[in-house]
Amino acid sequence: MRANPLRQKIAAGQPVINGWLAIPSSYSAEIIGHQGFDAVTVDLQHGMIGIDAALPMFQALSSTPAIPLARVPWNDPAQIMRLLDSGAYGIICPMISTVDDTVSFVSSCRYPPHGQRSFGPARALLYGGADYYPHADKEILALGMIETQAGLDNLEKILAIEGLDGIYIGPNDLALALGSVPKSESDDPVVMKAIEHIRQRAIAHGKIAGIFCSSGEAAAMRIKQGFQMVTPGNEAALMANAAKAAVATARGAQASSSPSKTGY
Ligand code: 3PY
Ligand code: MG
Repeated sequence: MRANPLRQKIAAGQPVINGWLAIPSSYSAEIIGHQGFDAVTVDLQHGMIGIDAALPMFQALSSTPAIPLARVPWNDPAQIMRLLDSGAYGIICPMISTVDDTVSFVSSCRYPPHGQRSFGPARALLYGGADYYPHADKEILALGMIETQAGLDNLEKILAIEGLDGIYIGPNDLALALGSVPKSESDDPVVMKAIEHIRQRAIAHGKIAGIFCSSGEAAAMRIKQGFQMVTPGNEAALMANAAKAAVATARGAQASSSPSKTGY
């Protein structure tokens, strides 16, 4: 099976830079996949992407060095298994709040006896290789998003679940859950403290500590804080910001520093 180098990269102390796709386009996926990202996530939760659009995006990512990941719209075994069958090498699952959520999520990503993933790897065989089945459980990453009050309350129990490879903080939802405004890089001390707490506990449990960020600068800041997997904004925001700056430059004006309306 084609190896998934993300775990080893993190174990070697190198951060994983994870691109994020919100636009339902194989061309966008192909472009982003060629920009030096270690992994690229096809976002079926807040991205405008359904399962039928995701397949050609995975095919496009196959022509690039980036490892294909998917964020599912919800902790739904059917969606998780279909995306794995489409060739995703890891699943980011939103709103992991309880031990039951975690057990169900991990189980959807693993074949029996470790889980309940149904057999039928379809395109995963083409991307991963004919020997996909015996290796899939150790290559596929299961990353749960911690972004609710319950997720925070149950953090220790969630992190203790075997087979969960790591967490990916959703800073917008986490801020909302903590009574603050949704913002990827919140300066609310309560949110900042929660983010640092989640990071520290994930590392203490030997799990990957990941977080969504709104820009390259924010991602660099999170790496400095000790995060191992970061997203420097989604492609829609990167495109909008670059377009806005180009228009301003063409008009001979200074680009406004206000973020585009496309990102979060
Ligand atoms: C959040 O910030 O809540 C996210 O899920 C990022 O995509
Ligand atoms: Mg979220």
